Amino acid sequence: MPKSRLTEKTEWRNLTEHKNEIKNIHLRDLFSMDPDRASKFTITDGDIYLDYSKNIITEKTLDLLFKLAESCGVNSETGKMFTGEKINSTEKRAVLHTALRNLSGDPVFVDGRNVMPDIAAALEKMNVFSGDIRSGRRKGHTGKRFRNVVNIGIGGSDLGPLMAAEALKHYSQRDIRSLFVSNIDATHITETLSDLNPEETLFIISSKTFTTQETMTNASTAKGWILDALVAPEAVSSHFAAVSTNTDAVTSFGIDRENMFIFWDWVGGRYSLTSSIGLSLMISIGYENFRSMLEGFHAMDRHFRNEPLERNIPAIMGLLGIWYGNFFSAPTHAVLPYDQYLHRFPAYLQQCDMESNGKSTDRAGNAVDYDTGPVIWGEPGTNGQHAFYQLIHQGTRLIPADFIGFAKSLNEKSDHHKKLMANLFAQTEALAFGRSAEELKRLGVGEELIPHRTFQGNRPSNTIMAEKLTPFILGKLIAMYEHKIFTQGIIWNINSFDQWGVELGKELAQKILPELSGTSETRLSHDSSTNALINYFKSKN
Ligand code: G6Q
Repeated sequence: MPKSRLTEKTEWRNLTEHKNEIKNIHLRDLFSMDPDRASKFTITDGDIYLDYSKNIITEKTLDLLFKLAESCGVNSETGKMFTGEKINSTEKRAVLHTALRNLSGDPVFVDGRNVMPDIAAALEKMNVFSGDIRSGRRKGHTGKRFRNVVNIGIGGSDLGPLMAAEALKHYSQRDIRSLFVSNIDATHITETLSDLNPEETLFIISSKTFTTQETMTNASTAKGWILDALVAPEAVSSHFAAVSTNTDAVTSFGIDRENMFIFWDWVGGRYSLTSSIGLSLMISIGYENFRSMLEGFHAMDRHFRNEPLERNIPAIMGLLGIWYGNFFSAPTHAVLPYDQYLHRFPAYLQQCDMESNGKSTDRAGNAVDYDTGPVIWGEPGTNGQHAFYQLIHQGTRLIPADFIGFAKSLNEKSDHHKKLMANLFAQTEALAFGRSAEELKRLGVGEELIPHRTFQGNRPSNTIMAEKLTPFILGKLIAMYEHKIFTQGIIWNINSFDQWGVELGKELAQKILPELSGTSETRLSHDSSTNALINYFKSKN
């Protein structure tokens, strides 16, 4: 395969050489050689604290990574995103999730038109609607207050509001439950609705296209459930709202235009939490908290756009990911939040990162000859410690990890929080420094167990801290990862904003669906495995 421009770059080759230079240096040495290492490799931005000193890097590594970022034009490409250039080239779209939380008052143009007034109007409509649901001013068809808000959506129209509703549950109005149905498996909607009173249930059908099979199937089941219970076609207009770009499909479903919340094709699904897709979240936490989350997003957007690489948190995190993925061949990256409220954060980032950077073709259409997006995974601490951390500590693969923790708990109870945080700090320490055979001998461990109980260490991690989990901090954290992903996409020269893999799935299932209902004589023309699976299914139905 001919070498691509990226791997031919001097900056890339310098990093390859540098990796060989430092491959035998241990984090233990790096820390003992430099007493200032922690402060040198820590950035505080307002209320976010990033300690990246426990990475296998020196100042030279960073310098070489910054040179790579400069040579790939990270800075100029960032400017293009923020100013509405159509950087999503395969879909010919601007990428303007940053405009959704642009609280600067500055205009943002798409095709010569300032989109900020439309964004402000959409936000105000959400404000009024969510306020009416929360206060009970807007009621269901039989005059009862809404106690359940069920968001029906999938992928980008589900994971963001779901993750954030969990993350910010502390700030929620407790007499309104937030529920989410995404899977086309009828079990999801059946179990979710099983103990709900239809008179008190509001559905928000969230779908950018309003054609997604899973969402439309669940929406029509929900509609049937309301109509069966309330026996009045007019009930649909009081119990359903929609978030979409497709007005015709929304109105033909029977949803009142008044209850439709718009967004735009320049908002990608996985970047849409701060658009009207966040409606169910706003109902849960209220306008003020939602706005404070937007402020957090905006603060990180400004940081990313304005700070030099040396102080730029998302850029540094992105570059560290490149360092491990491309120069150490690390195939995965763990995200480990030490906060139960963030239990869906890794799943959310899984989509944001893997759908954005799971690409093997560069922006010009050439196959890449380097690794791109890693597998993102994780669970909240400390549960992971009793499950998969074994492999991070002693497995054969290098797994860089982000630890996320807070100085204060939102639920202070005896010494829970100190114990939680002691675990976080101990894990990053153990991963970096390990436990040597000498230390084990000193501790009196028998000769035969020493190889098993030795921890090599030198396993990299970032630690991200804030005082406590607030809507503002959540916004900052999400934007931090969005821009990390962006930085990596620019360096890999891929389009982080299309998702042809998702589109393929949407298309293929449509073909097989009628075959599952066909008679046994229907001729199948798939491969022998797929034909046999379809026939097995049919034989049991
Ligand atoms: C996200 C993807 C994808 C999308 C879902 C739902 O970036 O495009 O996850 O959000 O497929 O699509 P709809 O909102 O159109 O139903």
